Amino acid sequence: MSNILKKEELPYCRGCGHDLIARNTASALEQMEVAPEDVIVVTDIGCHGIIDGCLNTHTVHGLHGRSVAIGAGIAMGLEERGKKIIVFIGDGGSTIGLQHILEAARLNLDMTVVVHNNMLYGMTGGQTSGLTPCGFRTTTSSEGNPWTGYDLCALAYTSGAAFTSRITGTGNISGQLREAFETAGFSLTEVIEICPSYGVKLNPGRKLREIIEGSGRLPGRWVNERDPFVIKQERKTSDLLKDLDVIRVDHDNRLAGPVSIVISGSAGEGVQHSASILAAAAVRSGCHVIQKGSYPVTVGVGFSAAEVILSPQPVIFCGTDVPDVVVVTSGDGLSHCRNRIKAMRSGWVFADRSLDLPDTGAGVAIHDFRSVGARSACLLALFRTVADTGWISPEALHRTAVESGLPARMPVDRMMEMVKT
Ligand SMILES: Cc1ncc(C[n+]2csc(CCOP(=O)(O)OP(=O)(O)O)c2C)c(N)n1
Ligand code: SF4
Ligand SMILES: [Mg+2]
Repeated sequence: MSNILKKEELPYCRGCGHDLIARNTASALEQMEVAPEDVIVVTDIGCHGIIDGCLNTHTVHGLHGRSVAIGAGIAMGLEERGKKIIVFIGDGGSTIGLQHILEAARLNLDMTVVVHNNMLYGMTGGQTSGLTPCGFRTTTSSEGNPWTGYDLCALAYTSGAAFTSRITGTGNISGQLREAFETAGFSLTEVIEICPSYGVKLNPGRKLREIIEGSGRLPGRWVNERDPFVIKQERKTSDLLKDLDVIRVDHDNRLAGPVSIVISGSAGEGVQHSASILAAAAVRSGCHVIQKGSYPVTVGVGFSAAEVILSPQPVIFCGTDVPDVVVVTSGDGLSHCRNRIKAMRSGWVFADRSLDLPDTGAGVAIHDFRSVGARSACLLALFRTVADTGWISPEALHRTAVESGLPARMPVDRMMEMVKT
C-alpha cells in the first residue's frame, strides 16, 4: 500500500487518465522517499481535483484556474526548504488561469505543475478547452475543434520554467514525473491523456498516440538553466507564536494514541470557547492538540462545530474522517454531524436528551446537558466526556475553566460536582 495514497480505489471513471497520473505521482514521490507531510498538493477545480480526499499529503483545493497562484503563494512563503509543492490542474484550468502559470515560470518558483490534459472540460460534460487539439470532437464542437490548442509547454519554457515536459499518459510515467519533482525551480509536465466518458465516446476508434501526432504538440522536454526564486527582501512579519502564554504541564493524561472529538451545537452557545477550554486543559495535561472550528458564513445562526484532536505524540494529520467521540448539544448541532454519527462503528456519542439520534455503531450516552442553560451545555458535555473517557481529568478542565474566568458566566463548580456524582 502506498504511503502517499490513502485509498486503493480512486474516485475516477474506469480508464480515466487522471487515475494513472495520481498513482504515478505517488510512486514517484515514494521512489524519492519524500514523506507525505513534506508534500503540499494544490488541486484545481475539475475531475482531477477530486483526488484531495485520497491523499495522505497536505492538500489545498483551489478555485478554477487559480491553483497555480495558490501554489505560487505557498512556494514564496515557505521558509523551510525541502517541501514539494505540486499543483494538479486540468487543461481547462491551465488555460483559464494561464497567466498564473506564466508568472510562476517567469519567477522560476520552486514548484511543479502537473497538467492533466484530457483535451476537454471533463467535469462539466466534455466541452472544448484551450488545449483541445484541432479536429478533436467535444460536446461543444461536434464537427471537431476548428482551432489548434495552445502550446502550453512552449509558453512555460519561453517564460523561463527550469523544466518543461510533455508526455503521453500511458504506462509507467513515474520516472518522467520524478524528473519534474526533482527540478530545483519551476517545472511543468503536461500529461496528455483521454477521458473515456467524453473523449473516447465522441471520438470513437481514435487512438491517443495518433491524436497526439496529429495535434502538432509532440512529447518532449525543455530545460532552462536557472537558479530557483528566493525572496530577497527581509521578512517583516512577526512571529505569531511569540506572544502567546505558555501553558505549563501540571496534570496527567491517559491517552494511548490520538483521539478525535467533534463538538457540535448551535451558534452563540459557546461551542468554540468550550472547545478551547478542552484544548488548553489537554495541553496542560501533556497532550499535543489540534483545534478547528466550522460554522456557516452567517456566524450568528445555525450550527457551530469544533474538532479537537488530542494526542500523546505530535499531530501530523489534522483531519478527522470518523471521530472517536461526538458531543452534540442541540438540534442545529445534530443536523450538522448526523452523517458522522451514522458512520461511527465504535467510540461514543454524548448527546443532549432532547435529540433524536440516528442509528450508530458508537456507544450512546444521553444526558440533560441543557439543564445548566443553553450557553453552558457544551462545557458540561465536555466535563462528562473527560470524566467518562478518562483521557484527561475533569480537574484539569475545571482548573482551566476557572483560570479563564468562566465562573462569572457559567456554573463551572456545579458542572464539576455533576460529573463527580
Ligand atoms: C471560475 C469557474 N468557471 C467555471 C467553472 C465550472 N467548471 C467546473 S469544472 C470545469 C471544467 C474542468 O475542466 P478541466 O480543468 O479540464 O478538468 P477535468 O474535469 O477535465 O479534469 C468547469 C468549467 C468553475 N467551477 N469555476
Ligand atoms: S468524466 Fe472523464 S475526466 Fe472525469 S473522471 Fe470520468 S473519465 Fe475522468
Ligand atoms: Mg480536462
